[in-house]
Amino acid sequence: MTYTLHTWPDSAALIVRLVLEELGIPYTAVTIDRPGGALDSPAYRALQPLGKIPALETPDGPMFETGAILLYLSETHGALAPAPGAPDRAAFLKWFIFVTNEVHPTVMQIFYPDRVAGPEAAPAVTLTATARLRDDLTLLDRMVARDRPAWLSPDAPSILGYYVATLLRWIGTLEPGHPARWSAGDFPALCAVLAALEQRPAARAAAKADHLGPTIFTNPT
Ligand SMILES: N[C@@H](CCC(=O)N[C@@H](CS)C(=O)NCC(=O)O)C(=O)O
Repeated sequence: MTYTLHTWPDSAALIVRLVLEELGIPYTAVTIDRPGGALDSPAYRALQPLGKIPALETPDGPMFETGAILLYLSETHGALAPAPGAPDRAAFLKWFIFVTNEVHPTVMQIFYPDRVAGPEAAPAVTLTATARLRDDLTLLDRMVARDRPAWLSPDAPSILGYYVATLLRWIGTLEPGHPARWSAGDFPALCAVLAALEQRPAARAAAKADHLGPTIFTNPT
């Protein structure tokens, strides 16, 4: 079984690469010619109709949407999340979709506030999205501290762990003083997950491939 990941460094494709590495699956990585306009090319749009990153070619056809790709890989290879039918699948799915549908788009609003309602609204969007992200992450952090779920834990890798860790990485790359920047004390339970994940060989390999530093999640460089 072979996969081809269409990627760009430090993009959502990093999440998929982390998971492919963790699963130990052979895959080919193709760096998208983003500066050359490849996201708009008919060939890439056939894989990802919105022209976003990532796309993954699979034996079952091309896939887009990071969350869908991660669920597919986890189910196909029977790892990194509770399997369909497992008792903790419902709780896992609820929080996984919370991250894909609520947290990820909110992070995107922080990075691209002008895309929401134009440049004039950008400062207001930044403030609202920052407050929303803080509330979301507080909710997630408290759930992890309270429930200690195996599917978002320092003790074992998971597709949700890598997803959350990458989103927090991006927030950690905002300039110092940006209202959305976080510190370890803000979300201690999540920070413990990030610290454990970034030590894993899969994280090291993905960091190397994307030319990122060794502490990719807790102290992103
Ligand atoms: N919901 C999509 C979002 C993907 C996404 O926003 N990708 C960004 C890179 S991290 C992108 O393609 N940006 C290019 C653009 O918006 O033109 C997913 O999770 O796959």
